[in-house]
Amino acid sequence: MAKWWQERLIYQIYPRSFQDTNGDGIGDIPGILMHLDELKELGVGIIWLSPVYPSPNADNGYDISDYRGIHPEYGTMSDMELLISEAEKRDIKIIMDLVINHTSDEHPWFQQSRDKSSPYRDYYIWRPGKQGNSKRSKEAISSPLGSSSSREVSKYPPNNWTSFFGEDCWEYDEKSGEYYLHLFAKKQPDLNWHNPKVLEEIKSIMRFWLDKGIAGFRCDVINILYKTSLDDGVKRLALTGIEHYLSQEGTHEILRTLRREVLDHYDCFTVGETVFVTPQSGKELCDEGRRELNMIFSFEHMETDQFYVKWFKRRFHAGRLAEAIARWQGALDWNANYLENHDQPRSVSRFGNDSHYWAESAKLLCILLLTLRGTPFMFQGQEIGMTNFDFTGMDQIQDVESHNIYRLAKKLLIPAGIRWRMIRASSRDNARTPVQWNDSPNAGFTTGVPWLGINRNYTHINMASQMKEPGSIRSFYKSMIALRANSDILKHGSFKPLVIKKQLFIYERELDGQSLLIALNFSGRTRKIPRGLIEDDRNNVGNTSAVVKNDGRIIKSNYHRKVFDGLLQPYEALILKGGPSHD
Ligand code: ISL
Ligand code: CA
Repeated sequence: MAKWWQERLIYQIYPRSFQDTNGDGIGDIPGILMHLDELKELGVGIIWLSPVYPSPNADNGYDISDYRGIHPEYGTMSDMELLISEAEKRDIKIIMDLVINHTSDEHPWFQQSRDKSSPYRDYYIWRPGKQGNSKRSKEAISSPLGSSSSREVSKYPPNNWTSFFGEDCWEYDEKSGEYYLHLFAKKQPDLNWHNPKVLEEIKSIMRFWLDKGIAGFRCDVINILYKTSLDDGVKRLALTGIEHYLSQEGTHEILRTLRREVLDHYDCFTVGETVFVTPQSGKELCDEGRRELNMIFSFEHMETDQFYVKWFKRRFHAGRLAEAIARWQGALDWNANYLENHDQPRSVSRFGNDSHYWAESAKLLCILLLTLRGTPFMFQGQEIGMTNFDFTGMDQIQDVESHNIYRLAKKLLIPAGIRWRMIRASSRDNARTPVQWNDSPNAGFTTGVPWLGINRNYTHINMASQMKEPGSIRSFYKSMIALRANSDILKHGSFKPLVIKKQLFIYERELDGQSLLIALNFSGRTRKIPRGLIEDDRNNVGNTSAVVKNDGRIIKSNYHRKVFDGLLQPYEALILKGGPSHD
């Protein structure tokens, strides 16, 4: 029996950039309320709300200082309750971000834990410097980007690990004379999951929100919770130490406990953000029988345009993307499919063509997302083909990760021009520019000064114009979402890759002997569909039975195509009835 979270489309809202209603330049919950009807009309069944909790915003809400509150800049708890109930009226469910690998350093737990004798001490991972407590070394730590590199510290950090954001991952705290671990920014200390009290706290926080009517959680970096040991790691270009905390048995156990003791008592689901996950480790995290997570976000397909880390881009190659997608379609029974989120550059700029074939390629990506097996996740602005930012310098960038990496690259003597190119191509701010609602000043996002610059292309890429236009990307999304909702083959059929070439991706979905064939041309050139894969209408002219058979063969095209001639135009995407086995 299919679950409701397998049949609905999930739409991610990054509240800061969605819609401002009070002129402070920051999106807010009333702004989401304003657009609920449009989301309903688009076909959204679940909203994933990025963090709205109180936070110093060192990492835009992924550094939480109160898990049971709403940040005043987003509104009040009654705004949140109203959002839940208004969404419910429209049969839209809401899931929230659960960020439990770390808290903010301004969370009261952490503030208290800085005191060695506090009962909260053990909520975090505190360790003395490597040379012991008393011996003061005169040496400054010379990490490339050490937050502590500018001053002398008393000891070496407890181990050689490095963080996700290109900093040291140990920060020395004068007050307690020890270091704390932070795998992300230094304002994001990692919780100590060896402490059963931490588990109890999180269980109660989860119940707090589920009792308010939340339908589940997107679980932030959930496969790195449990640090099995704090030994030195094997030296790596990035993330030294990862073998000590990636998908450890301790994490599996925590997930099973949360499932059994909390989640199973509600009609809800979880989707885990699982970093560096492989098909094998992914299966272990979301296999129904193991009762851990319901779905996971994998990353392999998002890494196909990079060398090793995202800052080193390589030319996009649709074949690599297709291979990664096909591998995961085959590996898991049910995938959480996505091409965009708040951490990733815009898909049309990255996998499509945001100039000459902007609309065609955005629609092709729409067909891809909505014809895979699994739950589709889309990100705000994707439905109108929003593109990467048009910023020209670091002063326009807000993201903590981008600033850290830029500084690190400078220390490594990478020239300024290259540094900026790295940021421009890969910065998370590419996804975070405010939603372009209309062509009025500030794109209708705010009457004040937006917290992050708005792409100047809002005069021609905006929601208002696309709502009216039947041929728009937004209209295409709407019709594709409806098509999927009404198609058992697309929702529940199997997935079979047929052709994966440099710029061509063809696959079949099949259910109970009925099938659909999806053909995607990821290039600016006309491509032939390989012979034998499917007959074209042209060859069948004069053959009455074939004409009857081919009648209605084209289910969807981003070219308004009526007749199939075996060719795909630039960035053309087609859904055809009947696969090769039925021809
Ligand atoms: O940005 C990334 C992808 O290129 C990752 O390194 C990202 O930091 C990682 O996927 C974890 O992301 C999540 O946790 C972070 C937060 O900054 C991200 O916004 C969140 O999605 C720390 O909470
Ligand atoms: Ca606001």
